[in-house]
Amino acid sequence: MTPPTAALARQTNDLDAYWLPFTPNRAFKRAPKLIARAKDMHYFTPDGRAVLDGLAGLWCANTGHNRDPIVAAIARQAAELDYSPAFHFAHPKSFELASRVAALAPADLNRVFFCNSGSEAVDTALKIALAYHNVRGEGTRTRLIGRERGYHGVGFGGISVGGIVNNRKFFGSLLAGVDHLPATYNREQQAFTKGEPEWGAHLADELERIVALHDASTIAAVIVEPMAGSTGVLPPPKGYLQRLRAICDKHGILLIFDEVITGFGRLGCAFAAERYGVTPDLLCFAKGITSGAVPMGGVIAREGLYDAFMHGPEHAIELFHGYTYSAHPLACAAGLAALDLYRDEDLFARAKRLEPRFAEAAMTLKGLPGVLDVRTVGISAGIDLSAKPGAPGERGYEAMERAFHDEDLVIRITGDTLAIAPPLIVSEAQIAEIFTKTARVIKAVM
Ligand code: PXG
Repeated sequence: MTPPTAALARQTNDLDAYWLPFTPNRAFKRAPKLIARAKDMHYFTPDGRAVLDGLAGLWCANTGHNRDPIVAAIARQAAELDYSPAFHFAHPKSFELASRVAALAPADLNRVFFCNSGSEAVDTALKIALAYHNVRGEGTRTRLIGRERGYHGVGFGGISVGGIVNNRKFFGSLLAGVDHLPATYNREQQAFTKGEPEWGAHLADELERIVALHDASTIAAVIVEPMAGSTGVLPPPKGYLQRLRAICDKHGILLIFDEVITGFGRLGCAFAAERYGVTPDLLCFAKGITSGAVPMGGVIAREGLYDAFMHGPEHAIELFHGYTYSAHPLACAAGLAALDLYRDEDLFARAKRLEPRFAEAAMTLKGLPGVLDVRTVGISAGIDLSAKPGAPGERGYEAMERAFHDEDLVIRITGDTLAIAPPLIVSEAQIAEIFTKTARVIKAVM
């Protein structure tokens, strides 16, 4: 029976059915924050209110929203080829995009495996690392090393190497054989640093301790975010990544950079690997590859690593891994259009140029009551607020709510830490606007 119109309208406007991800569902459904439309630096609510995007979607819309060339590319592609099989077949744009991504990546990082999200990129990289040692006859290398406070998505691999307690503690025993480096943050030594802190490179030496405990012959890979984003913007201490690279080389351990946030311009370069002059063996990307317009992720492997798989009978599959939607035509079309925009508008260099101005604006928050630390790197900032006694996270949550409802600004929170990372097209005036509004929000919640 067809429901009467009024009942159907009620049903389709009902908030009950949708279980929102990483969201307090009850609080959201009491006071929904709805976004109906977007253009460039702004969202628009259903009632037409313009809201400034201080987070590039969720760290992904680096070109700004609904850019005409990306919109047009997706529409053209949808009309031309909706889907072709990802296994045993391919469409031309998948090769074109892989070549473009390889050209952006440093050194011999030039073999690209596509998937659909950052979480899949991480699990793909971990699996490639394990299989790489396996096909080379070093199958005892099965351990994976992550880092405390690391975020590598929500797959079982990613939460196992990740270091965010709430993302792990509800989900059983996770992957076996995982160990963690210590986080690189120390407020006493690093508070209010612009860019990479001076203190902390020695924390990479903890890898030597882990190697001594387990023996190198059991360790497959180390995975880190060059800049830890999700946990609240922790730039790497000066020299830290170089030291990690050297220790991995010494022991035959693969180094994986999770550049899901840092890729595609966030730190003023195509990849953080370039900013820091450190080449990982595998590099995870997602988000900015399509500027968020179509889901896509991937892993870039060094050429030699790919070559290690290319033996055996030619009709035999070399890597038993992949997704129905690997290199989906719509994602490839969006990716090519996004890469064109990055190039044509020189957005990575623009981010680099704006970095000092952005950092300066962020540091104006220093000295406000309850601001414990401000960290900046590239076009991203993390701001630690003091927690309300006995109610961790409440002040952060209130700040996000006030930003949206009272200041027409989207910011991100993790606990009582605010994160700001606008699209790379952000103007200097908008940078000022973001931090003026954030200052008012902080004063309001203290
Ligand atoms: N690795 C890193 C470094 C990430 O930041 C993922 C993997 C997982 O990506 P997917 O596409 O599976 O979500 C991420 C995702 C935030 C925030 O503001 C960060 C992410 C996602 C949503 C919010 O902290 N990072």
